[in-house]
Amino acid sequence: RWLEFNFYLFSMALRFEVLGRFNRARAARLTLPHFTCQTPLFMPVGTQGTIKGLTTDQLEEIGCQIILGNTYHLELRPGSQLIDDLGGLHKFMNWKRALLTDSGGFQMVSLLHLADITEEGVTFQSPVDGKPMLLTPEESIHIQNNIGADIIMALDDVVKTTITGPRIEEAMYRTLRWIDRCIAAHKKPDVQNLFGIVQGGLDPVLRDICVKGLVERNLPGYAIGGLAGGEDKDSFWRVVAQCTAGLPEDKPRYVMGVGYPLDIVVCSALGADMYDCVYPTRTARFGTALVPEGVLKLKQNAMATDERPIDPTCPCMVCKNYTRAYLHCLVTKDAMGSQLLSYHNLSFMMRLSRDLHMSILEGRFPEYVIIQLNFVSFVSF
Ligand code: PRF
Ligand code: ZN
Repeated sequence: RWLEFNFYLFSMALRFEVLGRFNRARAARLTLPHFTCQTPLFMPVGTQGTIKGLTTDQLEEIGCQIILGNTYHLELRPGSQLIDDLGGLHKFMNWKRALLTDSGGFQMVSLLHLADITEEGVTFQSPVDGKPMLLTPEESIHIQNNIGADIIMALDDVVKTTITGPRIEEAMYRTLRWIDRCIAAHKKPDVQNLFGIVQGGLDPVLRDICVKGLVERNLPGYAIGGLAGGEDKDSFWRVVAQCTAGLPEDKPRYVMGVGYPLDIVVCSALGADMYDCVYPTRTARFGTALVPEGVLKLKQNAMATDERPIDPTCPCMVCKNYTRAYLHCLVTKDAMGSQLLSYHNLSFMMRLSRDLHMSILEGRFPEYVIIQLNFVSFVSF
């Protein structure tokens, strides 16, 4: 028992304490090496070691707790060896709170149409010199050990949920085989948490096999992958509900690539804890602001003379200081336009995370959800 307990202590670099529940929804405290977070939790995506247009001080100011980096992008530039030599990504980008890196395979497959998956790993043409390159589970973990994030992701075989047939099954079993190679390659389990990723498309039998296989490996946390790729909402929520039901109560559950505010509310009701998506910052760069009623398109002519803030109920720095008319003028003309909109949109997502956490803790989660669902155009496409 004692040995087992010690093994448990030293093989996980996190603590997950559920502080409150409402049916399947949980409000928890997630203690990571660099920061103690509250869940449900939205994580902004910073591809190149930055959230485009925001400083790390601003990210702290709006209550951001974890940010995402991508193994694939960071390895291309500036390279994980250099990041390691300079003291790790936290120090390199001056971010003191938690970091998570994705394994890179998904980015290569979704960005480079030339990527090809074999049992060995993901092969692709280098965008730098066109040479063929191979990202194996071992190499992905090695790079992520160099980068030094609090949470690192297993290399998985991701296929679109809209595909059917034997490829889905092959990808799920390969993801299970690769997790063992990831576990064996992981050199820093005392300071970095390796999360496994559930695959299996929309097939409940395959998802079940994958959930059970990963749970057997007793990982510090689990992600639900392969979703938000064009499937209908009903299928998406069904898979999340099935996976959360099969995953351990005392470990964090992360739905990858999600998402829209409505999806986060629904997935949290289904027992998920963590989310990431480029949507709030990407849509900001196209001039769209997130507001409780849905979205506000600042490029529209009607904004040109509108003296109100983006959202009069939002306490963020942008809503305190700038009018829609001013933002209309900047949007797509000056980098400051995207920066201010990204600041507001991420503030909105952080406030949503905090509201979910507090409403679960305070026993008023259903009321909160109903208010959110009443905003008719609450972004859901
Ligand atoms: N796997 C990995 N990263 C991801 C996903 C996945 O399935 C998704 C979901 N489509 C987003 N990011 N490794
Ligand atoms: Zn605001």
